[in-house]
Amino acid sequence: MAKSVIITCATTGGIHTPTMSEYLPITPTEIAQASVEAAEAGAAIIHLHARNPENGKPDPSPELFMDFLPRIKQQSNAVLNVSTGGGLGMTREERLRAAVKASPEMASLNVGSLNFGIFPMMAKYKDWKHDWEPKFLEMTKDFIFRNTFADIEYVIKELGDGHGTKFEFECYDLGHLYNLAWIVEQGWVKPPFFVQMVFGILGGVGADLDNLMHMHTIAEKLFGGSYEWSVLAAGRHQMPFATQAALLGGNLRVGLEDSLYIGPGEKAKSNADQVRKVRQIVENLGRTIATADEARQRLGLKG
Ligand code: KMH
Ligand code: ZN
Repeated sequence: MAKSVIITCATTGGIHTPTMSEYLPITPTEIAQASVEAAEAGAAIIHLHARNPENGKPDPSPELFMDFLPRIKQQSNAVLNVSTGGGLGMTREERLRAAVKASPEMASLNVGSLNFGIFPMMAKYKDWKHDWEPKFLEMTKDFIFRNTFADIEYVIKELGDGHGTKFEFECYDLGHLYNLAWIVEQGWVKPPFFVQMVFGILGGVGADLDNLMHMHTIAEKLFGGSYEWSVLAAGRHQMPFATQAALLGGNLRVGLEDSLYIGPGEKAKSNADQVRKVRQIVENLGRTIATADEARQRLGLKG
C-alpha cells in the first residue's frame, strides 16, 4: 500500500512580487498566519522565506525569520523548513544566516546551478507598485542561481553537521540528481534523503510528464530505499504535477511560492486553499496525508 502523502507548503518564496497577487503573504504576521492555516489544512512541512515588510522584497534578515518562526512553532506542529535558496542577488552567507540562527529541523538545499528565468511573467503584470519589481524581474535575464559544489558543501557543513538539520534537496533537472548522488558518495549527507523534483522553471527541466517519469526512474536507481521523493511544478503546472506525484506514490509541494493560482485564471486566496484543494485530490485518489510527526519519522528529522 502506498505511504501517506507528505504535503509541503511554500508560503511566499522570493520570486513572485507583491503586485502579482494581493494574497501573497509579506509581513511576518501574514507569513505566520498563512503558515499556521496551511498546517491546519494538512501541510506537514512549511517551506519559508522572509520579505521586507515595507516593500515585500525578499529579505534574508534572521530578525525577520525569528519574528515568524517561533509563532508558527507555537501554533502548529508543522515541520519548519527554512530556505537557503534566498532571493536574487543574495550572497551565500546571506542565504544561510537565518537558518543558522534558527537551527531548523529542515532547510532547502539547491543541488545545482541554473539560469532562473522569471521574466516571461513581466508581460502579465504591469501594475507595478514598487519600483524594484520590474528591475528585479528584468535582472533574472542575467541571473545565475548559483549553487556550486563548494556552496553546497558550505551549507551542509554549517547546517547539517553544525545543527543536525536535514535537507529538502531541490533538483531542477536530471543532472541535479547525479550531483546529489555524488554528494552522498562523498559521505557529506546521510539517508533518508528528501528529494524535491522541481519542474517548469525556465532554465530547469520542463513540466512534461515524461520528464517526471524519467526523473523518478533515475531517482529510484540512485536512492531507492533510502529516500522520499516529492514534486513541485511552477505556475499552472502546480496542481497537475502534484496530482501525478500522488498517483505515482510520491509526495508533493504546493504554495504561493510556486504558483499564485488555484485554477485556470483564478488566483489562490490563500496558501491553505491550495493545500485543501490538493488534499482533496490526494484523498479522492485513495491516499491519505501524512501528519507532521509521520514526516519527521520518515525523513529522520531531529524533531
Ligand atoms: N522557488 C522554488 C522553485 C529555495 O527556497 O531553496 C525553489 C526553492 C528554492 O524553493
Ligand atoms: Zn523557496
